[in-house]
Amino acid sequence: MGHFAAVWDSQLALETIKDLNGVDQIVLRNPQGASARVSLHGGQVISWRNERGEELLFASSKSILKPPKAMRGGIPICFPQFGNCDSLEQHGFAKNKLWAVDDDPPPLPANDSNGKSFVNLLFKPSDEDLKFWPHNFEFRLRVSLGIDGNLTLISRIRNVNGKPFSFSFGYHSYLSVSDISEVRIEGLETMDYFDNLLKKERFTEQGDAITFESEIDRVYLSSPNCIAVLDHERKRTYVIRKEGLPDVVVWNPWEKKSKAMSDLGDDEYKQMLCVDGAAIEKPIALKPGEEWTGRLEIAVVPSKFLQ
Ligand code: TA6
Repeated sequence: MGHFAAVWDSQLALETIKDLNGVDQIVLRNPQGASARVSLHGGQVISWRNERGEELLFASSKSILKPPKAMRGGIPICFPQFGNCDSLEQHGFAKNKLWAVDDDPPPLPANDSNGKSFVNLLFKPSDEDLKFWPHNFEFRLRVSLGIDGNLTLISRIRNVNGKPFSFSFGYHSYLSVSDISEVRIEGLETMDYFDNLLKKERFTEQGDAITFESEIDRVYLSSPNCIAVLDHERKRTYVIRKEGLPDVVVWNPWEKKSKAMSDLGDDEYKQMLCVDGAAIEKPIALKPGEEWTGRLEIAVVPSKFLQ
């Protein structure tokens, strides 16, 4: 590995291509053949494949691939709010805007770079954006692919405003699953959550893993920083590790809502599950000059390791 890694051509590690709308996408590769693709539209990870080329993130076959609409799938970056609020579109505007490659980012710890193929992106609000959300910020996102094929997203949001502001945030992660009825989540047992299907009423999760028989739209609060999503049929487990993201959104629209969504196939709800590292219940408050970091790492391991 050492020798192989040493001759690994860094040009192969990172390539820029254009999508159908002429928007740049950055392709990250690792020596084993795993890859990830990040669109400058929204800083959205739109694909993550393992070394066998298997797609690990869901992407709707009905996606409207036309800016400003974000592709339905991948990992949309939800900022400055997750969910609805009066003055902004659902899940904020960052996911619908054009980002730029950040050529000179403030340094990150070495272990966030060593051996990884990564891209640094930067999003700053336009004058138009500031009309809707009058708080100036710099949003730096690093997306990286490790030698182990793990996908890591690190968001650094700095208040460059003259006054404090608060925001909520979510990595809206569409996981690709074999069949939603074959999937369970471990790590959220006994956690409190609010239920978006029941006017955000609060409940406490029971003691077993979460399984799926109908629409689910919940925000689990102050959750553990390691969650496992087990796909029994594929014998595949997504291990989600997070920092700075106390909450976990679990969402599947199920049949009725899928049929009502123009950019989701009627039956595609069976192949997806959103498990989002988020900061929702307690918005992040930043004073001028302060910076928040939200980090998400997703690994896919054979389920035998997690009986
Ligand atoms: O809780 C997740 C959620 O807010 C659901 O209520 C549903 O609206 C979903 O996000 C839609 O997300 P989208 O990918 O369409 O932006």
